[in-house]
Amino acid sequence: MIENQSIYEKIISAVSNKEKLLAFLLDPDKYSEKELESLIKKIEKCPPNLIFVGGSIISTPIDFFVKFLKERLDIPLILFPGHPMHICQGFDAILFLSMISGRNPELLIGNHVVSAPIIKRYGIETISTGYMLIDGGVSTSVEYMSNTRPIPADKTDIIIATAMAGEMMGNKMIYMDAGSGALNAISEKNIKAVKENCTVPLIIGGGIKTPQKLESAFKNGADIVVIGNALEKETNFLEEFRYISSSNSIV
Ligand code: 1GP
Repeated sequence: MIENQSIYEKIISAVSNKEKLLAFLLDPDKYSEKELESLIKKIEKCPPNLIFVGGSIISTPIDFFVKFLKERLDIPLILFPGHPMHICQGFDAILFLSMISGRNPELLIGNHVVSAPIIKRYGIETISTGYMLIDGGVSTSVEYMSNTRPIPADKTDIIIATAMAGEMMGNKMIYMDAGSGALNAISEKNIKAVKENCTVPLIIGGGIKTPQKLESAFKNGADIVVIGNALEKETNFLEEFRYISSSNSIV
């Protein structure tokens, strides 16, 4: 690892070394102040390579949450924004998302215009990311809040073309998400198809609840897999998740 590399450069070098990266998605609203210490213990027991912070609606102070994590963990903290209001100081990077699966102009350019001056002032690294919501068998918060429809999971040709367009537009990563709490995670077929047709790092998330699903996502081409809901369960499988992903810290 080279010092002074940006978070994106670190991701790229990990991916070119064929490392598989695990990201935990933390929603600040899901943890009271009292629960934060036990969250840290859980993360320390099974440290991911990256931490995404995000949620469709966040009502607790994000800056406090980020500062708390930053003081205790040496893991890149990346904002996965549900809204421009979620931008605050302290993040190492922000996924500068374009919701390319939808046709909502606010999520393709409007929010970006509003956010750009604030992000610049805070000096946060932006990683332009083509975000694709794929139907996961249940209506999700992101579907409702974004006012967009997910791409049907059996329309692999549309999924491939959307990912290709996202890369051609200059996005530096593609995030294929079935949405938090999806019944069906992104299928092996769709992961493989997008991986074969895009060269940028591929993030997969939504409905990954077992080490088997995680392993299958990695095997079929995911470079980064995001685990959200499964983290909140009191189970012992987190260490298995960790075992499957790269054990190298990319910090
Ligand atoms: C949602 O990809 C993330 O945007 C994580 O989903 O909460 O279902 O793990 P889960």
